[in-house]
Amino acid sequence: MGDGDCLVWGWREGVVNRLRKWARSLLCCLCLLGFAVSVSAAPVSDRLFQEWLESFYGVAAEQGIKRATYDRAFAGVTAPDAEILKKAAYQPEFTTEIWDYLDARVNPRSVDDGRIMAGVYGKTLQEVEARFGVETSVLLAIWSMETSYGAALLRSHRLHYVPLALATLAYGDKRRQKFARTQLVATLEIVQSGDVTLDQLTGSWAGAMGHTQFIPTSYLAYGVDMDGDGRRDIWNSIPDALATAANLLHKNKWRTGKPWGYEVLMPQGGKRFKGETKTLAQWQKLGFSRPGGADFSGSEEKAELKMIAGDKGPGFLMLRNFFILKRYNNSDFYALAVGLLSDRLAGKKRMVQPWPRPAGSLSAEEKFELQELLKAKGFYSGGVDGRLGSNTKKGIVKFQTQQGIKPDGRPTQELIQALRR
Ligand SMILES: [Ca+2]
Repeated sequence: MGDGDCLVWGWREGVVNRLRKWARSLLCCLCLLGFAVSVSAAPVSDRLFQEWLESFYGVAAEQGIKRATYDRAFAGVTAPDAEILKKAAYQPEFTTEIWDYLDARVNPRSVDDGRIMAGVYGKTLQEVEARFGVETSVLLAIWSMETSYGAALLRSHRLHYVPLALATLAYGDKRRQKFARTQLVATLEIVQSGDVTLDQLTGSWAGAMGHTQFIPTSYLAYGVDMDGDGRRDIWNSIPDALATAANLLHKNKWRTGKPWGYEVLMPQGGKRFKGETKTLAQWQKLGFSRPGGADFSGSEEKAELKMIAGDKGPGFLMLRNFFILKRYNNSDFYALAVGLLSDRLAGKKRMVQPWPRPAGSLSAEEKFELQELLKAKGFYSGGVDGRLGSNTKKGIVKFQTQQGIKPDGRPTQELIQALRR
């Protein structure tokens, strides 16, 4: 998620206030959504797309989709969604470094909000933990990563009518055609099941749906009706969404009460073992240890040495649960962020070794401060979320231009010092 399209709330605003707004905005968003969906389904008609849609019914019918379901799902849909194709074609300008990725996701706000949600949904979280054996802190971390505890679902421009989004990708995006066809059929199965009404069948441009961002096939495989109303509603029911996430981990053999892995201090030359798997006892024998001298629990457990920021960064010994988190999203960055955030929410110690940030770069807290300062001085009007995207960059350039500094848009220590003056 970038900046500029953030929520209306500010960083310093009371968190309780934010929660109240959250509930209010959710209501107004749900009203707006019905409107947005009907508007986006009525662009200029496209005959080739309509022919494709008609021919795709054959594929859907083979999977048991009834004609009435199909017609209902695509009522009023006459053309692909150009915005979806634009989003699908987007290539990020820069690769994200792990420290920037973590700053935007494991920060004082995600920790504070998680603690509030732990209070508000304490009973639900405990029930889900008891049923699926996935710790409350892990579920909260996933919810935060996926939609900032539901806040991202309020950004209506990020929500798309899933049948149209996937039909658009299946029709017009060569790279994702196979994925989109499979997901589209799964979406139609969801429509046919009656778990969700069409106006609520929204998701990301690539079809990730609800509070815990499940793609349709995963929803069908893992969806849970935790609140017992007869529908698996990951869009509106927090119990259903959290239980569905827990069920995914549970079915992939999540190990209750076990850590995801450990940050480790490495012995001289330890990086030559990068990518190797050994028991914790063997690692310990080689001189690997935990910061602060804490013990590894379960010395016979196997762990892989990962150096996520390369040879200059800290090492981690990753246990089974780390790889199970990757079943949710197959990315080391993702699984590490969930692990670190869940540790913070569980009151465990923070990472101690620094990331190899380039000289002069900003910490997570300073990134929030930078956006606040730019905003206060009128150079930036987006959200304060610690994610320095193109809108923040534009704000920096405006400030630099006004100050007669070289307008390179770079968020540095020098820049933040100039802004503080
Ligand atoms: Ca339900």
